[in-house]
Amino acid sequence: MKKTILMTMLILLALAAVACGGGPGGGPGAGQEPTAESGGETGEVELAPELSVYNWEDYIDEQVLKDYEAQYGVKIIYDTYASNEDLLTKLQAGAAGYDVIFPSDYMVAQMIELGLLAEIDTATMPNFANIGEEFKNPPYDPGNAHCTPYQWGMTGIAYRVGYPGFEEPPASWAYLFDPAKLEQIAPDGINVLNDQRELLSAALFYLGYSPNTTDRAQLEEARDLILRAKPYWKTFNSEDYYSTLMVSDEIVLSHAWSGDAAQAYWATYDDATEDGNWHFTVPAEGAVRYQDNVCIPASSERQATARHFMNYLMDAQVAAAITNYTYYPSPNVAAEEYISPDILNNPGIYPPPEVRAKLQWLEDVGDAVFVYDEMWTAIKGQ
Ligand code: N2P
Repeated sequence: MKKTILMTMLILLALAAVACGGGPGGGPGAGQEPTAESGGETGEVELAPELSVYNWEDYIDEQVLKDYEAQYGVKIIYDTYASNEDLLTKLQAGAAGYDVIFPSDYMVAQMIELGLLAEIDTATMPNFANIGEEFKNPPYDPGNAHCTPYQWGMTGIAYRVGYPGFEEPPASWAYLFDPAKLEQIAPDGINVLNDQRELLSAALFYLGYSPNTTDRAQLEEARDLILRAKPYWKTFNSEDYYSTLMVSDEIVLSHAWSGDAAQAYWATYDDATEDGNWHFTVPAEGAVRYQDNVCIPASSERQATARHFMNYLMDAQVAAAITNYTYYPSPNVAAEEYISPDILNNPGIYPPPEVRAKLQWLEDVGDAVFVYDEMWTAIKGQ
């Protein structure tokens, strides 16, 4: 009972801090000392002078980082990666120093198994109450014992509107793998995500297999399909493809994450036509849905500060500022009142039920991960 009252007080205090802090730009409780209430810890938090944050490319509004620095006097060292596997490789290579990372669902399970993540207690984070029930207690991290939800999204095909080489929407993975289609489109540029589970999933969906298969023969078939299509692809890029390849019309089609495609849409939006040059579609054969998370490497020496930052990221206005910048849906339901209606009502960002029905989660495939690694080496090596 006592605990409930204390939690309620902490939440009320956190809400009061938001009320004083102004909009997303100002962040919650601007100017306050890092006390128990604003820090989201039950005890007094002594913040480290620095925090090393390692995230996907273009997956946060960097103003949010600047606000945190200004508000709490913690300097953020910020760096980005291209895929979950790149992140894992860095951590396994003993890349000490990262305090906050953003792995996806299946990778959280893998990292827990490998003992790479620190434990947390969400009861000490008042802003965890802002997260929607459907995003809490996920199968890959029961009880949110290690991570808090960050953003989610889906993987599909982004395409240049008006290009005569395909029907609109090109809602099939055949546009990445069917030689007849590739012959026609390849001269104008195709990009695929430089991400092993994502690219193998696209091939597995196209072949009618599960994106979580552990069957070696199916994975070899997917590898061979990819190797046959590879000569037609211009680039393997999962980092800056929408700004350097899509917006600049270097390509006409890309395997893409939904928020990145939406960024290309808004970057090319024309008031006169009330449309952008790039649209996004989810292939009929099925596609990946992911949940990315905020976690702390077990090797971090600044875990209290990392937990404080985690709680800050779950503030309703901070989470809204992130979604308003990245165009990825937020699991933070309290943030929705601050998220632009253009984003909330966009089916390419918040998918309607008929699209959700086509989406599947990636799961930890256990020891088959070595087969995935082997296929990926063959794909990238040739
Ligand atoms: C944003 C990356 C999205 C992360 N550029 C996909 N899991």
